Amino acid sequence: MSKIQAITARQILDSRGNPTIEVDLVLDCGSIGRGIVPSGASTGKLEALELRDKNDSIYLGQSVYESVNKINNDIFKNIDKKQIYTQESLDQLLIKLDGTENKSKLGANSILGVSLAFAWAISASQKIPLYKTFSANDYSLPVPMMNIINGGAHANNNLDFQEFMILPIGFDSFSECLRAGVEIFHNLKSCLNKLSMSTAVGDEGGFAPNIASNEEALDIIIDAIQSAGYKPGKEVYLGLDVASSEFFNNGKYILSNGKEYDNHGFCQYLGELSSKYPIITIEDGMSEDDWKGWSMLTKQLGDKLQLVGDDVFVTNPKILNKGIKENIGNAILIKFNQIGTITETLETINLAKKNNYNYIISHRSGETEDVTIADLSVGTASGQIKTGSLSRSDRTAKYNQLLRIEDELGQNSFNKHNVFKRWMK
Ligand code: 2PG
Ligand code: MG
Repeated sequence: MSKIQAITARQILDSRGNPTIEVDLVLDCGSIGRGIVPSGASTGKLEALELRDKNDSIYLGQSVYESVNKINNDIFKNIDKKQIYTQESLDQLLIKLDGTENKSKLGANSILGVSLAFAWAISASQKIPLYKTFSANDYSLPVPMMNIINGGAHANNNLDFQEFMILPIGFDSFSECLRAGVEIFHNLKSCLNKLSMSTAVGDEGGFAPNIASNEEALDIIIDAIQSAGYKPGKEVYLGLDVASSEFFNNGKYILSNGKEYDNHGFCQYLGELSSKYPIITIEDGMSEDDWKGWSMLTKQLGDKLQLVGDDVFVTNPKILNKGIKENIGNAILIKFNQIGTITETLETINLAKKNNYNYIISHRSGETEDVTIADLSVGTASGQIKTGSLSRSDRTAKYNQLLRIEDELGQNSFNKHNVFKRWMK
């Protein structure tokens, strides 16, 4: 255990070419930790606040110099250089210094940068891999949810749904899953080429062609799975992030083909899609503003597939608690920048665990080379990770870190708790 000697923040760039915060934290034993903060595009309304300078003449308003200053001055000044901090006591200090409900004074991005850097510094000083700092010994390599077709706020095509994912569940190790995912990704490229569709990629490295309908996107993915030699619905399942808050307006789900649904109709539509295709998980099927719709969806589909709350829960333990009481969904997406500290993230995960909700460790659409989420998914035995497609270093960095961890833990540490068991036919 060591004291904090120095904290240095700087502005760097994320995968979209937007400024973000990097923090280096040095302990008095000489160990250094570095954390880099991700950023979302389709953000939930109740997420902790990401502060940006909003000076239109610099980086189009996106710079984070003020937040960097807050870390280097306000936060560092308040660190007791004689105290030995734990992750929890440091995070509690940051929460207290901020003092607001949504971290709007210091900014969730400043707070998270320090929290992440400290986690890595502790792992270095204890000379153990980061994933081992999150739990005593329940480690599990996750099933990757690979977002191979990008739409919604992550691409400038006409797809309403944000993410069309494959989940290679029917394999015995993470590396076999990864191999299947990569082979399907490259086959998908050939399928799109044959259809004369674009193979340019979106924010998360998945293809972003103009496809006429959600059904057609799913059909093309099924083709790609088969042409790669795998069995849809046996070895490889499908997943969606509908991100429906993005097209929910005045009580209606409005698609770009002109179709409009009320929550009952949209539930039916998602139900039809999931009976026609081997879909095992749907995220944000209903809007964050439509808890009634969420409850309807959970009643209708909750025993058939995983229903993941992202915008609706925003990794917030209080909101998740309300959701659990009201039977909203059966899983939660975990993004640490939605809440702001590692400690609160772990609190939300523990709450999900206790209530038999699945939890999925997730990237943001704006990412960096930071690989903390890979370790977090193994260390909390989440069984699932959502970290984009099989291209672009900001996405593959996390897969590569999981391969390194697999080398250490061995292949039989994969999906130990089979988190999909209840929905597999
Ligand atoms: C999501 C995320 C990550 P964003 O909606 O689940 O895929 O997107 O970071 O833009 O919120
Ligand atoms: Mg989402």
